[in-house]
Amino acid sequence: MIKNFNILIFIFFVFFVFIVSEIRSKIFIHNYSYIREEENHLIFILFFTMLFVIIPVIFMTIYFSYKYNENNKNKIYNPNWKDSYIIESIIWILPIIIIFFLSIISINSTKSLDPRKNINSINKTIEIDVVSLDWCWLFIYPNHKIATINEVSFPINTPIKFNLTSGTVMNSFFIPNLGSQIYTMPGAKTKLYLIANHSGIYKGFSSNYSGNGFSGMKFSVIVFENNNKFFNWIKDVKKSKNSLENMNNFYNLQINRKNREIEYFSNVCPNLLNNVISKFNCIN
Ligand SMILES: [Cu+2]
Repeated sequence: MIKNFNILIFIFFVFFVFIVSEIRSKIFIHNYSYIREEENHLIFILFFTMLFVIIPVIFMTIYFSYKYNENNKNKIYNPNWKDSYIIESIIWILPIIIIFFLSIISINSTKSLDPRKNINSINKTIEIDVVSLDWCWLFIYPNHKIATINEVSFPINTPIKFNLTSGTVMNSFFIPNLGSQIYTMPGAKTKLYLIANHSGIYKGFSSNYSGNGFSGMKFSVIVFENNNKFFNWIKDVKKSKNSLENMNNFYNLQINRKNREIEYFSNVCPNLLNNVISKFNCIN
């Protein structure tokens, strides 16, 4: 029996090390933004706080199944045992403390990581409008009157304010390396602030299944190391012959196409996002 018990402990230990290293490599290593870093801290604290409950429970499950096993010759037979104030106190007080601690952390971080909260920075915030379509992402830069499909770019260390809506069904806008995810909904506008602290090309996608073609609904996020490169990119987009000046152009975009390539639009109606939102409004 002792031998089996040791094997169980060993398996549990290997499993635990595997889980911790997976979580480290999948979640904690890639901090490309302030929001992501804060979220990582939060996940880390929550994870280790919950281990205070989970590890004793797993240990006790294994230990009790050994201790009270029929084959255990040293077992104590104690039929008149009723209760223990010490055990009762531990199993009630510890979770209460943990829940209290987790609540305070959750309330504070929910406030500080609110997607609608502006990010303080010496650089001026850039506004980007986002429309999710079947099955691609339309990005509009209202101040530059340009738009792109499946590619969004901005400079490093610059807060980005995304105004999001959907031209079709509900989707979810998510750039995992940069942090928060937010829903896009037809007829409604949601806001999301993000900032990138490292330049590079990241992946973005919808994390909300929205139909056949959804798997191609991915976009690339280019974070430029300076403003000049960003303005050169805008000039590149301006060279495009395509434009999105009216709603008819927009409706043409919506003709279902799967696995779309990156497209640029040099001239865009700056009020396009609001027009898309109001097309779902019953008053119109
Ligand atoms: Cu860093």
